[in-house]
Amino acid sequence: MGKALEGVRVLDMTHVQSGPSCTQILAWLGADVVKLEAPGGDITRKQLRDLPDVDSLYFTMLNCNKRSITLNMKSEEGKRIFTELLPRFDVLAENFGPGALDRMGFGWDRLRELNPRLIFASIKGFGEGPYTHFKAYEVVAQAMGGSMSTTGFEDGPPLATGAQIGDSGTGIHTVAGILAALYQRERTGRGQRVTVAMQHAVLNLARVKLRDQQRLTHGPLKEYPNKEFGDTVPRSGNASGGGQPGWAVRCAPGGPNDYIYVIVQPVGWEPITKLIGRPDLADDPEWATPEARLNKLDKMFQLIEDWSIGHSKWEVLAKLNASNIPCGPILSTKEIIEDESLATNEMVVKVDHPERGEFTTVGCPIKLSDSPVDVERSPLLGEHNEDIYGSELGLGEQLTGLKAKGVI
Ligand code: CAO
Repeated sequence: MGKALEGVRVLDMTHVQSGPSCTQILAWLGADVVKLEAPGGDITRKQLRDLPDVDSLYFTMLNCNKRSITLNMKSEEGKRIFTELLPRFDVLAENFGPGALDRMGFGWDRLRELNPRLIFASIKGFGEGPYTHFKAYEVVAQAMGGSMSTTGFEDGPPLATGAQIGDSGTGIHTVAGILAALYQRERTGRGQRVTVAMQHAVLNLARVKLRDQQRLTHGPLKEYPNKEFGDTVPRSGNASGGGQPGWAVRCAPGGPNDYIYVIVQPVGWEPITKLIGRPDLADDPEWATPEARLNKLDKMFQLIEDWSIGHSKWEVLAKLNASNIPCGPILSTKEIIEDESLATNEMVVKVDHPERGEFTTVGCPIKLSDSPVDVERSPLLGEHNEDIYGSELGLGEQLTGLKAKGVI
């Protein structure tokens, strides 16, 4: 079966996480993604290694289905080869520190001169302004995009979230930008520049907190468990803070992930009162309506926890869902990697690698009925030099010399 992005070629100059997470999705959707690395390789090949001398899981889990070539962009010969390569690609993606590509001699003006149909996608930490020239990592973006100040408990410090919303979150936004630019190019014939700042992507994901910042000017946020409000949205622990209240309640046997997140919709209250052995609260005017419960959400979730603590999170999941009550047990990473339904959905996938053997990775969350994803291993460093430089550019006989000179 064909793939959605068949025929689209991506020259992938991304490194670490944000950029590679974007180009990996493009590869899964069927693009030919050629990762161009400095002769020393993406730094993550060697970071957080679990096995000596083989590409780390950090690298192998973010670079599946790609090919790898090496090229020293600081050498004159490397720059010349790059100018030959570029017109063969539809997309150039990069997430270097600010100005790095310009310093190599390939700013946007030069790139579009070389390839007017090029989609040039850049991820940076920040947009235009005082931070433009600053480097950024995941938690820097979480800090400056509204996530950290709103995550955690009121009496504790700001917290980073484990989900990589700054890196992989930005990667996904960039995928959307590239696809839109490719679509527009169908009509205009022109390429364009796609830029996504990590701070902006996190802010987009923290949108509801900006909603609450404005609501705050009209009084306390009643859906939050906090008793006092200043002039900024406070950290509200595990409260949903949204239209339907939610909280993580403890379950048996009381381990660190023995919790279940429960949401109490208006229709859910009556069945919950039965489950927790308090049917009297279903019609009690002090408890019967969402408005009546709003000023005692902590007490409401305590009542639910008094019941849930006597059951495992799996039992609670079954009982609540039998009454159509939305909930989610807190799954540990071990539980996720062993979860049969995630494996069946090809979200936890095993891949064979020539140097490290079999490893587990996270599959593609975007499912297209006409473009199935086959997760394939990440490439070894420079594994496809011969294919690209030899077969495509006709440099086969020069490869040994180029390698000896450190160009590839
Ligand atoms: N050949 C030769 N040199 C190369 C090369 C190649 N193929 N590819 C990269 N380089 C060089 C660049 O030219 C640059 O050198 P100069 O600074 O001398 O111009 C250098 O390698 C890369 O610089 P960098 O700033 O990208 O790398 P860093 O490790 O210092 O910083 C990071 C890393 C992530 C902070 C920075 O890249 C960044 O801010 N990126 C944008 C935001 C981002 O994506 N962050 C996600 C991080 S994932 O958690």
